Amino acid sequence: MQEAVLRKSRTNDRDQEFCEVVIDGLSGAQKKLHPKYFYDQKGSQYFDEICQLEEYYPYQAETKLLPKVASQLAGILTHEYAMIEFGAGSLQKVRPVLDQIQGIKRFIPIDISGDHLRASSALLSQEFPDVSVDPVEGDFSKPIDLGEIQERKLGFFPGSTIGNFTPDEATKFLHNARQTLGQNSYLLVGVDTKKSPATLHSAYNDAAGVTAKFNLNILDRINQEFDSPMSPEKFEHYAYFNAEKGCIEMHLVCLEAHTVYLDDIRVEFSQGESIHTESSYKYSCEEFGALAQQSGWSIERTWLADQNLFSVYLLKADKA
Ligand code: AVI
Repeated sequence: MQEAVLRKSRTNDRDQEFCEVVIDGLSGAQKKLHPKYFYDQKGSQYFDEICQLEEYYPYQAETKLLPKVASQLAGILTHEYAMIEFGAGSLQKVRPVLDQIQGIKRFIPIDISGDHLRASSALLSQEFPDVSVDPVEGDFSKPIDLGEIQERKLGFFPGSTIGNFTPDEATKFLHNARQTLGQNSYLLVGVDTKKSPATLHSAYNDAAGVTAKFNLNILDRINQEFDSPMSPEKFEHYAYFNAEKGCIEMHLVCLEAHTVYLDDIRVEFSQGESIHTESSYKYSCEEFGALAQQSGWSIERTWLADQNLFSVYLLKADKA
């Protein structure tokens, strides 16, 4: 009886959606886990560490480009705006934009990692006392009700997080964002560009092994939600550029055959098979322009970082 009660409370405590997605993802022919599950407290910290790595050029390139983008935006965005950041994380990128664009009266960062988001939002509020900062914990890949917003809307989606969607998902996201942001809105989006596979390879296989820890952390998360079924030491980080698809693929490769039980579901791992944990798509200007156009947006401005390492686009909502 006591055991039954304990079991029930554990079931109630746990993230049921995550558990179902994990069971589903590890039951298919190609095992997979969704990259949004990287970002628990520890995963978000690993990601912040990745952004400080020499090899991880997207963060450095975009961070260097954004002050220039923001100063030019000030001449385009002359109304009052509510700015909505999708997948906000540590809120580093928004600072130059808030510095330059006086018309931003409200800032609504949306992120799945609630504690991390609230801590970052509190710091930002102190720095920008004239902007009302209203964080929303949620999954930005699904429609979210943001309530009544009077001002025009400026969406912000930096960091090439759009690259973690497949092109079809990216089109759907852009389409939903067009619905959420409405008439007269803009969307400022950071997109990683196509470049040499060697540069891409070192960005996702850093010498210090931080990306490997970030990737393997998803197994710790499974262990927290189930009864520790996974053995992270039986997996290895593997990332490569899939030229046909135009993306980096990240996997966890199984080093020795073993069996795992997720509740009463038996999952067999054979040596050398992998769990696909992330895709990170890279787009040329033409490719990204086509995605935007299919989703109700027109490109208003394009900015490219040094050596075309990264791109930032200002998209303008097409009339409905
Ligand atoms: C968040 N996202 C854009 C990162 C990327 O580059 O795809 C996540 C990441 N994965 C490994 N390193 C960084």
